[in-house]
Amino acid sequence: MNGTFRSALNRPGHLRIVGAHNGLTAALAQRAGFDAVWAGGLGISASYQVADAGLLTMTEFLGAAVSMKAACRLPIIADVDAGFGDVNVVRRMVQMYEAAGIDAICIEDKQYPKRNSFRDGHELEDPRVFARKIAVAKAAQSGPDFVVVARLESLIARQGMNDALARAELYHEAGADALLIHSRESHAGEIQEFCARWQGAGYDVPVLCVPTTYANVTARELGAMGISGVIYANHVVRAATKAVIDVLASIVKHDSTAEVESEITTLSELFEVIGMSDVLGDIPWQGVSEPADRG
Ligand code: SPV
Ligand code: MG
Repeated sequence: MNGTFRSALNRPGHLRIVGAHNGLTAALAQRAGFDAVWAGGLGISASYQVADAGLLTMTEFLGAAVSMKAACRLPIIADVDAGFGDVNVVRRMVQMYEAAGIDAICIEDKQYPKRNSFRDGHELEDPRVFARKIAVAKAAQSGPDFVVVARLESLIARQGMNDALARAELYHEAGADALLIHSRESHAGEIQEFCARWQGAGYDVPVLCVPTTYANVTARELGAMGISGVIYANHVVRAATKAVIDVLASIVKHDSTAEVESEITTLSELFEVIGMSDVLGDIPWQGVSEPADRG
């Protein structure tokens, strides 16, 4: 991607963003042609085999995001749950994520301990308390490029569209660079209504969405509604989990790997993905006139 994530997000059209949980999956996202990587809490938590319930520390989330940044050239949008604490924690978090080269963070307006949005029992943060977190996050960044996304959970918590729109205005006023409107309906009706009313009110702030439960809509259709970024948040970790379950079951069942050989990458394919051909040979220094590596 040329230019910053901020400029890409503000260009006409929509970005396709995919959830990854480590360096390998971030690299595969780039190879598949996605525009950005979502360093998602669910995927990262699953990779540690812990629930997506605010259990991992900020350092663990940041470490995972950094390994993704190192593995690809795509912008990384880090899911930082509700910001790991109060405004003081949010301020330090922004400084650390920005210093580590992460392009964007996405903070959600839920109270600690947050629950994954597809479970019940959500407590929204007071809108003004959350708006202050956004303002503090924006004030904490040192360069112009870092992006702060404010994630609206009103529809997830069944608080209604008017609550989502009122909060969107407040978070925009507090300095959010973009919004994420989350819905768990089985169709994109709520997304369409939010975009229409948000744009109808005269705002052109980029809006992202996560079509996990409304899977039948295309990114192009969401783009036509006014969405600037479509996040496929958890499909990579779900694909990987299913593939591993199936392969392990087959090995146990057949008492050999013969049946699964055609279902998994060859060693050469894996070596290619992780750059084995770039490994330097173990030879002594040959002097400045010699090629750096001869084998
Ligand atoms: C995540 O990927 O951790 C998210 C998105 O927060 S979702 O799980 O769809 O709520
Ligand atoms: Mg999350």
